[in-house]
Amino acid sequence: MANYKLTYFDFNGGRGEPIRIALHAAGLEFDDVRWSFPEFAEKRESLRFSAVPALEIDGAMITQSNAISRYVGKLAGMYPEDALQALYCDEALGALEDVTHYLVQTFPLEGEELKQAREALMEGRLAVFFKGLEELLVRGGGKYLAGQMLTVADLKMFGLLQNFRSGNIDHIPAKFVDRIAPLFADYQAAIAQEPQVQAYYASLT
Ligand SMILES: N[C@@H](CCC(=O)N[C@@H](CS)C(=O)NCC(=O)O)C(=O)O
Repeated sequence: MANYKLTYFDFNGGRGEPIRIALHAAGLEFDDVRWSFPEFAEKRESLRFSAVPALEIDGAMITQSNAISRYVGKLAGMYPEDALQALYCDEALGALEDVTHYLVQTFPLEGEELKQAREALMEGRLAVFFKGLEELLVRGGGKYLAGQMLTVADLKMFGLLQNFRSGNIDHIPAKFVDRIAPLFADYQAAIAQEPQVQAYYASLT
């Protein structure tokens, strides 16, 4: 079996989490390297594009979270085989990456500037994207985003919802997503109960 090493930040979430869950679902043992933020600052130049996540397969580094998720998703049976459903899955992955990107752009801001930027984001791109993502869920049949099955897009959506519906993002109320895209509350609860998701978190304890 190949040797897998995943480098990401030391928290359960973000761009690395769908990859961790899918690796576990695929039954692949992996070295779960978790860097603190100071460690990242020190070592980032060792990574292609100076960013995480990075997956090494037998020592060869691969970057870009969605590409890695698709690859591991195929190994785990969490990526649709049908070409059209795979396209639907990719559309969701891309949109979710855009949402992450919009939020990350506000990270350097502070105080009133941060508040205004986050409020503008909720009024603008976040409203557009969560509405659009809900359309993708409806298109997928209401339970999953694509392929009538749990895919890596659902894992990424789940992580994003955990973050956005937590109330822990300054100036973004926990209820924000529910106002724009009410279907995601039950969806998030259902994805949390999926056997692959449950098994992964059980493996951490
Ligand atoms: N498009 C890349 C984005 C990678 C990325 O920006 N990762 C973040 C962490 S989630 C990072 O390393 N940020 C640190 C920085 O860019 O300074 C991907 O999807 O992997």
